[in-house]
Amino acid sequence: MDYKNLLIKKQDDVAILSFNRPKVLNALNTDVLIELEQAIEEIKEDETIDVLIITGEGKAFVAGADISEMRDKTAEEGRNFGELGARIFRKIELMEKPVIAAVNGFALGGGCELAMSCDIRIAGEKAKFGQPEVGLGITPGFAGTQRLPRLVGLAKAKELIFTGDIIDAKEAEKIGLVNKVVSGEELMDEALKMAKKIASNGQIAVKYSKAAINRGINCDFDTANEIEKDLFGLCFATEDQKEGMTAFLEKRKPMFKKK
Ligand code: CO8
Repeated sequence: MDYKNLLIKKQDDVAILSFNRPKVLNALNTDVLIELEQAIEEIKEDETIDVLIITGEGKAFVAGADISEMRDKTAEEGRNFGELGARIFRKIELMEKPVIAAVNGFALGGGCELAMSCDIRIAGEKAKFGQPEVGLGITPGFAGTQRLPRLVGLAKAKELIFTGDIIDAKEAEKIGLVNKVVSGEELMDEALKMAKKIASNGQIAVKYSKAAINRGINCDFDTANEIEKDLFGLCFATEDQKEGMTAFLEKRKPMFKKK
């Protein structure tokens, strides 16, 4: 499908979704969010795609929700807008395919929240992160108050959210908000390299690992262990498990079933 505000490309079994409103630093308005939801649904269903990379055109990843659209919203409209973004970001977090954020520039407010809903964040050295919402008179609204403390701990999350401070990529790496920092030129190559490495593994095992982590993280340890045990057991019913272990014993590369 063609989108007005998004570009979608494919490289082998990896899809690259880029926000394409560089004039407003890829700010998220309702139209963009609706397109994003459609694109996510499309990618979820596409059996030729194993991994999704999300990035932005120009100097921003996403500089937040669109302030010009939000300014005149009523309390109810604000809530509905928050709900729309939060629902889509949760879909990204829970989709079976791994999602890598290749953060090329500003990831502020809703942009930082979007990056946090991805499984892995790789930042270009010029990337900037922050939750500047309180400076606009609002709280983070696309689950920033929930994902940031889970990623960086309570104290750092409270500091970032209460001050609205913007931090650079190195600081984001130091506090655990991003997995790694690379030069701007290397960013997409690095994201693609990681995506292809993930895609070369058994996709059912990757999918089950993601499910075990996502489901287990919100449970007590023993319940989480049960979830893992069930998914681990299910792997033994797959051809991939037989192939992966046979290939190891035969000292050759595994040929996992693609779909
Ligand atoms: N919304 C709308 N327009 C934006 C946004 C945005 N978030 N960010 C940038 N723009 C626009 C600017 O207005 C400007 O437009 P114009 O050219 O027409 O003046 C254009 O993009 C370029 O921006 P700048 O000239 O400001 O570029 P600079 O390089 O000087 O500055 C900054 C870059 C520092 C990123 C700056 O643009 C900035 O501070 N942007 C706003 C960042 C921000 O506050 N983001 C958080 C927004 S709130 C949010 O995301 C809430 C999420 C949850 C919503 C829940 C709803 C209930």
